[in-house]
Amino acid sequence: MIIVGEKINGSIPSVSKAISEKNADFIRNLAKKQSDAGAAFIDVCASAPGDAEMEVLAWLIGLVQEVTDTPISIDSPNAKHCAQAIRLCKKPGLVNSVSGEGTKIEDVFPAIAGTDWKCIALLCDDSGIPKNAEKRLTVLETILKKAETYKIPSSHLYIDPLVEMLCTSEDGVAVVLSTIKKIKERQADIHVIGAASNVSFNLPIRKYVNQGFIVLAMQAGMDSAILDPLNRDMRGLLYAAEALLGQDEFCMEYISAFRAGLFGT
Ligand code: THG
Repeated sequence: MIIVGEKINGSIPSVSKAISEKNADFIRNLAKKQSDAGAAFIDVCASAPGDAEMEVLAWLIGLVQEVTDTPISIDSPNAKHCAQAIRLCKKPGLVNSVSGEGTKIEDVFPAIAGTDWKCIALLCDDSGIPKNAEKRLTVLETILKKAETYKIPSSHLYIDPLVEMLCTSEDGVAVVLSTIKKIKERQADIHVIGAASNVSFNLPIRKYVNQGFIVLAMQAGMDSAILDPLNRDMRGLLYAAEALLGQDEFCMEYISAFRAGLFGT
């Protein structure tokens, strides 16, 4: 499982406070801990309005790079800011994200074409989030065509079927699972990513819901996730699920992750 560490996000109250107080140590600590826990990318989301966003993004990216070489996932709803922030990163990471909406693809794809940068593409467009899997796959086709135009290999794309809150969307999880399966059937070398913690918003004891979801999503073909890598139970569960799904020969990864202290009491 390719883990994108979710914790540096201005929409989390403690992070928002650290940003407004310019508490650099708080951010550096989150970056270091997530990379030690096995994150392949550190997501950095300023969650600030308008032009202020770029300044916060730059500050956060600088701090992360002071303490770890783990590549950054630039998380912004503003694709132009994503493209700008690429220049602040020492090594190729992940742009989070483009979609079929507006000029997002045109803002980002030229900047990552011919590089090792990867890109998350959300399956939504100017008319919103399609209600069913078939329509989400239509957005995928548009994205794949554009990727071909810019010669971006499909292995550099991380397709996000859009994980919604379980408590407000009755068939949301079923749609996501069926979308994941269809993406993998369409093109097996494409990564499928999702934000696990989205599913449990507004529910008590969120970790149970997140963990249940991730197992279902992995079985459907999700191979990467934006989640909290500091949650030891989640880490153990990820290794266990990979072994149970036949992705871990002789359980070697599970055993060595346990021996390395990544999970367990
Ligand atoms: N797709 C993509 N990017 C995304 C999202 C997505 N980026 C933002 C968001 N959605 C994913 N990131 C988060 C970050 C934190 C939380 C949820 C989504 C969150 N965290 C709880 C906290 O820190 O308090 C802890 C959750 C838990 O209990 O494990 O809620 O959909 N491409």
